[in-house]
Amino acid sequence: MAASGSAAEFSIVAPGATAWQWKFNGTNLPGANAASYNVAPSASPATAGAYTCTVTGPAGAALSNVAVLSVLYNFSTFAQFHGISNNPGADSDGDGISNGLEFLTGTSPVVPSGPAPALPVYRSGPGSVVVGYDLPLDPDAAYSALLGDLSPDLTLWQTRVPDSTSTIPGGTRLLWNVPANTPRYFVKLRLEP
Ligand SMILES: [Ca+2]
Repeated sequence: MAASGSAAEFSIVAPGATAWQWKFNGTNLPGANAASYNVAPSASPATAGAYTCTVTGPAGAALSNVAVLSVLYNFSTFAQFHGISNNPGADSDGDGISNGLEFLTGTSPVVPSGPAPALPVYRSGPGSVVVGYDLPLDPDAAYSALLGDLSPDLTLWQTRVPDSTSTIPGGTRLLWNVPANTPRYFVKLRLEP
């Protein structure tokens, strides 16, 4: 795991080796023919992926195990990388999924991938009512907070921290407790970069 913009280096130890060829996601990296490889130009969303090395020695050529470079990046880096405005609420490719949600779930904000993912929504009750989402969060997405804008009528909105956040297989579950006597509740995710 590397922070976006930082240096990342892989190296391989193979006594007697005479040639090396590093590959990124299965494709040869031009000029990457030494025992170590510095990720060029630096760790970024573009260089996150699987690295391997074909090592040639007296006994022939062998492919190394896969090393995965995982790059932690924030919304501003994501926006810069894709050439979009630094506004999580915008929808640059017009597919109905905000740039913020594309960032959180690891999809491209410039290649339409709609329709919007159907996020499982929780609503329990009556009595104790809980609303919320299951989000398939990209583990490389770094942010300061995920909040909810909640409204009973699409007019009055209140920004609230989730009452419960838990890890579920493949993502995160965010839940808010809401008054039991309301017939419906609307929740908008708010990304604080
Ligand atoms: Ca979009």
